[in-house]
Amino acid sequence: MKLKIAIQKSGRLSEESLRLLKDCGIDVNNGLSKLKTEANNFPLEIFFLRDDDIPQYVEDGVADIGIVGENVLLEKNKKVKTVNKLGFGKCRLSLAIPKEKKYKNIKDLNGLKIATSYSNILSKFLKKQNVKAEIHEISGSVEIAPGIGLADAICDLVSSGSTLLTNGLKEVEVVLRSEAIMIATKNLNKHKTEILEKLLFRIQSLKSARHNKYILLNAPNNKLEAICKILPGMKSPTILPLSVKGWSSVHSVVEEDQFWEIIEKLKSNGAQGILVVPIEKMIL
Ligand code: PRT
Ligand code: ZN
Repeated sequence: MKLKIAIQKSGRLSEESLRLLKDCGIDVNNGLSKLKTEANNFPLEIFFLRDDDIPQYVEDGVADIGIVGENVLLEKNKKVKTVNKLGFGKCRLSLAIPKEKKYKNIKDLNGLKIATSYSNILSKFLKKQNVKAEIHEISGSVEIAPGIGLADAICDLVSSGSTLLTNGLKEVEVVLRSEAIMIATKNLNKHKTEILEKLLFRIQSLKSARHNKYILLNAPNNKLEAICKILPGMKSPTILPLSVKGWSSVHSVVEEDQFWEIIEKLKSNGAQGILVVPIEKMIL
């Protein structure tokens, strides 16, 4: 029995979804032109679909799991489980208005006509904020709506912001922050749950690796104690003697967020020749 995963056929999430499987050591026959394919070395069947259809397929159990933007899942509101946040496809769903229009606060949206492909998320947001506006649902090219007189404002996905800029719009409110997530059907059998757990374990080791760096440095022996306190490592740092007397090489793992702070402390405590190397996989 194979686990069936649905990923986007062609779009912003396709490449990274396939890369994720590849980084998990799963060898997928490159079949983007097909509707489905199989992995050679893992019990996985891959369906290539439009992102909008993925939540429904997973709810129905036609696919066991899927990768979609959180924005799509929330808009479709299907009964599935979110099993992992994947850290790519990051964007925000934002409200934007023509840049020459004045904007003080959210009350300024009252009475406006807002074009969007995300009417469910938007109407919930407006209700919560106590704003009464007219939602005009359109499926594509939302950003041109104000320019052609179709709407006063838009609610659309933004990543760099350049689409808003080229259409003379400014972002005024963030409705939602989103990234690609893995969703699963609610009634996975035991065997498929085991395959999913195997996959999630591999994803976790990639994520941990991405958040950590391997660090090597040289230190005078009389500074080792201070340096080891700065470097927690996975258990504790590894210390190896250098051929030069009185010096050691220290190896450890540091978290990306604390990285620069740690480097500065290490330097001021006498560390030299600091090398920092990416980690490919990390099993905790
Ligand atoms: O054909 P299919 O229906 O499968 O694809 P699609 O066209 O509906 O989706 P696609 O491929 O555009 O996006 C898939 C998912 O990628 C979205 O659901 C989001 O979760 C995520 N994502 C991340 C984005 C963006 N960033 C993004 N910038 N999706 C869309 N955009 C668009 C946005 O709509 C706007 O037109 O890019 C433009 C803005 O980009 P910036 O960089 O100019 O701000
Ligand atoms: Zn779509």
